[in-house]
Amino acid sequence: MKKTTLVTVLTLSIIAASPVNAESFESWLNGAKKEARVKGISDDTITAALSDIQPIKRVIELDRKQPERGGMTFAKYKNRVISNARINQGRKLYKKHRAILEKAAVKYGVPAQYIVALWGIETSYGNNTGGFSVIDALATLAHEGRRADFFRSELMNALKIIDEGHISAKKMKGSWAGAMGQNQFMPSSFHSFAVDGNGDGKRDIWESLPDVFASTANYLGTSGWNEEQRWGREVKLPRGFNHDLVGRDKKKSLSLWRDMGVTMPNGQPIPVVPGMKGGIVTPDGKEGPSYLVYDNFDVIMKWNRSTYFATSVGILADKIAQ
Ligand SMILES: [Ca+2]
Repeated sequence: MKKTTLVTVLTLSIIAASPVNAESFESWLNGAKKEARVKGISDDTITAALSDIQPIKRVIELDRKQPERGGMTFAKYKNRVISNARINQGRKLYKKHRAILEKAAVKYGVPAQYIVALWGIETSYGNNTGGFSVIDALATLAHEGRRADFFRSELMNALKIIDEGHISAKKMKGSWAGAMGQNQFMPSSFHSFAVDGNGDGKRDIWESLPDVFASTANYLGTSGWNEEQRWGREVKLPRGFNHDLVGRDKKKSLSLWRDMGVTMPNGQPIPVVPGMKGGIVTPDGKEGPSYLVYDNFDVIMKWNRSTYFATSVGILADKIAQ
């Protein structure tokens, strides 16, 4: 009995470690086409998008390399993501596109500098949107099997975007994992949050900046952004601070943090808004910088569940608006 269990465990662990789908890609693709048809995707779209696709080896390699940030410190990440060049370019683009940015900012209640910061960090302001065919990449990952259900569902969502006429299958480019366009929305996020900023009837997050900015702002606005508040700020913790109190979910009133000796980095008192709360995050632990983060920080974390990411978006937004 024991032996059988051990064999079962070994077999399962082999399957988990090498999730290669025994089914051929062709046969899998036929099944995917059938499902698309059942979901109401037109034959024209199915033909245009799924006729000549091949699995991409590189996508599988990249998927197996995850997580890419293994062991990287926040200090290193921050230097890479918020370079001086990126700050300067962000300021320039903020001025250049001020009118479209402000339109989105006012409509969705999200200050423009956050829209620009996300744009900068996601794709270097549209310069690095990922050169993969989204359909091919999603089909590869859905066939390969590690997170097959998730990627298959994203593939169906991607087909629906093409079917609705927002973009052609050929032009639908994105990251190896299917994050699309200048703000790197997954197809499901596209359906939930992408909007038509320039009123041409298409939601084009690949080429149209009004659409990119409005979609980003709509994502944050819909996710609970509070335009009366910032994302957070860097602070200095008092000597002997109890680090058990660290955590974005351990929110206390700003006046309480002030009374506990939390100050601005230069020792000045932190601004206190009655009724407003914040939590302390220390991405590099006790030795690194400390941040007092507000509710909007949690909204950025909905976009990407990484403290490094959310903190960097906030810092870059501040620098762009300076
Ligand atoms: Ca549009």
